Amino acid sequence: MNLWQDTQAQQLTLREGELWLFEHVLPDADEVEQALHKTLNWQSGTVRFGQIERTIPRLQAWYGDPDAFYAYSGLKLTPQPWTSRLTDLRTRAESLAGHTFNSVLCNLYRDGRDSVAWHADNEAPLGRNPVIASLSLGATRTFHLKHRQTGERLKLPLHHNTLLVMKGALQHHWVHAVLKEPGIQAPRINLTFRKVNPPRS
Ligand SMILES: O=C(O)CCC(=O)C(=O)O
Ligand SMILES: [Mn+2]
Repeated sequence: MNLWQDTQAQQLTLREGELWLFEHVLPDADEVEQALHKTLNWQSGTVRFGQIERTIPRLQAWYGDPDAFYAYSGLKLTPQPWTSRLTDLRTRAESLAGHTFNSVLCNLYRDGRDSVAWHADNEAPLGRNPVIASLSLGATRTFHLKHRQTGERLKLPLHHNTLLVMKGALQHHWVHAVLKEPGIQAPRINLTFRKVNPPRS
């Protein structure tokens, strides 16, 4: 029996790279959101800029296959083993994105004061044109995109129970961010499924 709802995909054509947006991705999104909020091992991390150490303005949790190490702004994240719920969500993300993933970076934006700064998901272990599937649950937050060469800007609201798939050359030509929106009081969970190539030994 197929428990998944039918989803409609919208493709957003960009100057370089591809964005796909799927709506109504999970039949039980409210329950999944609550369960992830309660049960994932959320951690507060820090990043270092030279001598200065800053707390990351959101909570994070990294799950994946044992060899899916990930280095992120000088931070080495060791994956925790998949939970059965995250494995189910990975299967769903894989079927929509048409791609396999071996890890998921989970972000918890406690309210509109939490954010992720401008960046591209272009670290070497992600490979040349990474496919990243990003599931949003909870408060709607704005996904900002900026073209590196032309400065062109785009804004996309990421609603509860949507999956955004970034692919092609997107990470080479665009940076993205979820900027602070102080008026927002509700939390948002975002899961970014990724394929990390294990380091060569
Ligand atoms: O929360 C989001 O929608 C984006 C998160 C993100 O860009 C990341 O974790 O790399
Ligand atoms: Mn990102």
